[in-house]
Amino acid sequence: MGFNTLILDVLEGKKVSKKPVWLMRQAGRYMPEYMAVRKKVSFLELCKTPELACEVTLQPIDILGVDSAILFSDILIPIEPMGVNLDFNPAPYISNPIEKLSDVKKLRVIEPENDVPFVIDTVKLLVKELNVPLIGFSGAPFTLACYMVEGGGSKNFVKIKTLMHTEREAYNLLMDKITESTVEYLQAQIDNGCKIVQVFDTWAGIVSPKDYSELVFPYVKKIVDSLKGAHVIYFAKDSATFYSKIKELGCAGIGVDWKIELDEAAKLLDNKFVLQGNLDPVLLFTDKATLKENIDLIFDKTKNVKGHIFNLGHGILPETPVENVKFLVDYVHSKEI
Ligand code: 1CP
Repeated sequence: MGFNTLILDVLEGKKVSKKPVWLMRQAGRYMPEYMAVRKKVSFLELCKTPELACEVTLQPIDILGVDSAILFSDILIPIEPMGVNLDFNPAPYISNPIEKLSDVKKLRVIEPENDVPFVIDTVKLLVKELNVPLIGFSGAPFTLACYMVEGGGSKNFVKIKTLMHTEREAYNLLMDKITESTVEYLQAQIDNGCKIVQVFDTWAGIVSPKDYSELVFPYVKKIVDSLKGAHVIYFAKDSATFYSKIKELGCAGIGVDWKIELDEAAKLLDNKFVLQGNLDPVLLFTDKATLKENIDLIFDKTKNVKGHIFNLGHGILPETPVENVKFLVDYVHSKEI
């Protein structure tokens, strides 16, 4: 079989006869094959061992037949060499969260070849093996700052929002350092063979439109403007109310969650982008008839959008039945467009 360019074709505006499909978090805990590898090593060891990271990246390509691979890693991997102590249990945990300007001043901007060589090696191994494009990824600066300041996940994000508003110098310097690190990190993935990179802004939706425009968005724009040699997809969860700002980005694709219809998203974004999404991942716990109905609806809503990559509106959840995930991929591929 030759190299599958379907997803690149869509990102490059070429006409295609079927939709490309991949799924956020397509490797992971819903898959017995992943659990078998994971039983032997911790999550961080898995991310830092290129042969194993390569193996779990390939699992969904072989098992599901998706049109793209996504590097197996985590958005938090580059923050460890910046200077925070990172662990997973399985949720992320940071024992020395950022509290004040002096903490931010101690953080380093990463040099990917020296600081995360295992990521570069995994990318190199994968591009040799794959017959589909490899998606590299990072967290967006604000989402990474949330983890670094909160010390892990959070419900109300009190610490990051307070820092943002009362310690502006510390906030700006933190965002600058993460942005610089992220540009280096993504460009290294691109230079080693990723033709697409996705920037995950999972927590963008927790701020007001004004704060998003002034304090979150400019750093994303800087990343998009700096990268060379790959298509960039920006996925910001709960961000439909920010689309009048997001449409200023010069990237190829926008990931959309299930809180807005894709035709409506295209309208708010001036139909400038290839859209990616947006099936509610919980629908994968239902049945084939429900899945079909909701997949058909997404095909309907994307008839007139600039381009569309089928995906979920957020990552696959643990315990999702693999049979339904396979059904989704096969059904999307079976439909002519
Ligand atoms: O126990 C385990 O095996 C660890 C579970 C796990 C896995 C499989 C974590 C911990 N991360 C991952 C892999 C991962 N994370 C990928 C791999 C590639 C793939 O898609 O197949 C990717 C792209 C991510 C990205 C990621 N990590 C995001 C952004 C996307 C999203 O889902 O919003 C975020 C927010 C994280 C942080 C993180 N890492 C792990 C967990 C459980 C979390 C979320 C914690 C939280 O809700 O705050």
